[in-house]
Amino acid sequence: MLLFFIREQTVMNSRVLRPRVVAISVASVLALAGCASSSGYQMDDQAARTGAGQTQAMASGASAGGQTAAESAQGAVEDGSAQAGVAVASAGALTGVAGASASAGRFPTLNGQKPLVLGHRGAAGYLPDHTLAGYQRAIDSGADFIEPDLVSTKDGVLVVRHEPNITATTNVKDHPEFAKRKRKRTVDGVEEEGWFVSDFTLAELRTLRAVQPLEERDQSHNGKYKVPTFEEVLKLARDQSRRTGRTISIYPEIKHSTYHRSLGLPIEDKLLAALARYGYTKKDSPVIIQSFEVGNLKALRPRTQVRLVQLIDGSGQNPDGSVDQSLPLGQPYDFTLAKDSRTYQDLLTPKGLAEIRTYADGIGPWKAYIIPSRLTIGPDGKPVDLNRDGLIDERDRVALPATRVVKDAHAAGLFVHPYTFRSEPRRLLSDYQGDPKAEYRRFYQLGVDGLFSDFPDVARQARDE
Ligand SMILES: [Ca+2]
Repeated sequence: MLLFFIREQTVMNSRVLRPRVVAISVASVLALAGCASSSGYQMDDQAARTGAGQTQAMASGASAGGQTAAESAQGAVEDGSAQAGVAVASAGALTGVAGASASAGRFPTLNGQKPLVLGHRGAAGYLPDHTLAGYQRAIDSGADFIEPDLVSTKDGVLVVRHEPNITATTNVKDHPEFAKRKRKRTVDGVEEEGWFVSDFTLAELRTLRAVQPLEERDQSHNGKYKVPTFEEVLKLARDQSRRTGRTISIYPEIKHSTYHRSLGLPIEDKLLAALARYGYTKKDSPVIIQSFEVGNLKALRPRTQVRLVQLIDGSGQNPDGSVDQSLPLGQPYDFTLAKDSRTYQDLLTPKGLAEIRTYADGIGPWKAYIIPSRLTIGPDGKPVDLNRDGLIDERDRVALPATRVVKDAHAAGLFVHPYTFRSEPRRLLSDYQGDPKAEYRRFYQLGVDGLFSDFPDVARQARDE
């Protein structure tokens, strides 16, 4: 029974992005269950959100969430700005252009274009998160965007990792010379133990190699790849755009903005400077900046024309399908510090969306906010194991009708890029019967403007076939 709840918690946890959250939930559950929590767990909030599903697997922090870039053809219009959407819609109405209207019919996106495939952390379903090889794999499989998550080294260099804690995503524990660097740090109110990027110089970090944090995924690439710098990712996207003739866009996430600022290692200025070196300063530049916090996005708005995305998190999904708004993931961390009581759910009301539109171009919600799902609770008060495999996971959930989030966001002029889509059967609702394309089709039909996928090849096939 405890096991059920642990697994449930894991699966339900929302998003991709933040490993910590999961860790907390898992830790709590483990504590309740009388299990010792392993250090590994704490690092993975993403894993949790990602739906690592298994208690043991959760530790590593691998959530996926990719972002893709738009195809070159879609280019500037892709951003889904209200103006672009209107322009496209008008053109279609006036001319009866097959492209726009047919596409709009099949994909009711904000701008009438095909939804974007966003390679989550590269192609996290196949290769370790945030490696140049993983980004290349996403590009080769047709992703429109690649998604680097940004954290800072001790010497102030932006590198790409899903979380500041690198215990689960690198082989640092196998480097005895760094044994004494293991420590406890509090990230967004949650204490974690392990090795943290901000305690390593870039040169030191480069001696480590990436590993696959989810134990059920391919471990054969562990130890091969270095931790890339953000600069290397920018260069890869530019070079691959030239090589392929497509626009390979990037979707950098500012990880834990307040945390990095508290360390004296703020990310925002360096991000803007790096983008400027590549000429990425305009609304139609091949870049979208994302963050779970709000204040940093508001501060960025007057400083850049680049598209901004407000990420929307949650602490898990309740049996009735509602998203758990409890801390730490139920509201932006800067709200928590400011004692602002608004939750992420509050940000998805028409009023909340109107405010987001004052500083952002789109939202990146956990997908459970768009298509919720419910568990059936049996007479004994426990979730019913629908497929009778002895586990409670996504396969035991049934989809509920879509919420108004996509419609309301579009009405506010915001595009919608939910996360994270994964192919493993246990991460798919019972409705999809183990077919990840069925899930993609459902979301595409609702009009999402793009989606973050660990398996960008599958996301693309489902869109284009
Ligand atoms: Ca089951």
